[in-house]
Amino acid sequence: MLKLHYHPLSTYTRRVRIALIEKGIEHETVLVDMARRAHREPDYLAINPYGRVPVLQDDDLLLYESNAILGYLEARHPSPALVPADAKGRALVDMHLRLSDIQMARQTGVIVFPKRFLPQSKWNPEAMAAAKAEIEKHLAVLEQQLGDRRWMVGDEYSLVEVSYTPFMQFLPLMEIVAPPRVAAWAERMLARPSALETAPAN
Ligand SMILES: N[C@@H](CCC(=O)N[C@@H](CS)C(=O)NCC(=O)O)C(=O)O
Repeated sequence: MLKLHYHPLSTYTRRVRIALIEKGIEHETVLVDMARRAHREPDYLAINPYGRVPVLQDDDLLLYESNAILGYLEARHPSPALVPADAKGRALVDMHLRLSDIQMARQTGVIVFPKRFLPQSKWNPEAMAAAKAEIEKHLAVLEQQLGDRRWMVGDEYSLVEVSYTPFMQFLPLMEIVAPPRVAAWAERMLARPSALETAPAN
């Protein structure tokens, strides 16, 4: 059976948990005790040499990039589909998955990690302000790309929303006001049962 190595507060793991719920995939979970630095222990580094969660284990396969894991789940469990059937739609999903990492996830971490887990004396306000400006610029691009659609690609909820959901959750914590279409899009994805069930405690 599929095994997910995770931590409940992990934003990247949440992408995978959402996909597993949306697709109704049976799996086991293994809690990685990050507070006790279990992710830095040799046993865990043998699973993921970068010492991060999530890791999806399927027999001898070890996958440790969340968007790559989403792609694997889609390939192994194509129904219900979370990517469009046509080549153009698939290419757009692929592009947005990359952009969600490059333009959103990395910058969110710069702001949200200190705010959630560090005392204010350890924050880096300049880096946090720069990350916030980058996210705002990205959201303005997404506002254009969304147009009048409910979901980013085609007519259906897809892996794009799975990938963005954990990061959109933190817009209020980052004190970012999304432009109107993006704000409504975020509200739609965050209202899904898969998002509610996986919402972090802080
Ligand atoms: N690019 C990775 C990022 C994973 C990641 O940074 N996970 C965080 C938790 S949300 C982590 O394990 N951090 C521990 C560390 O970097 O030491 C992915 O998409 O899976």
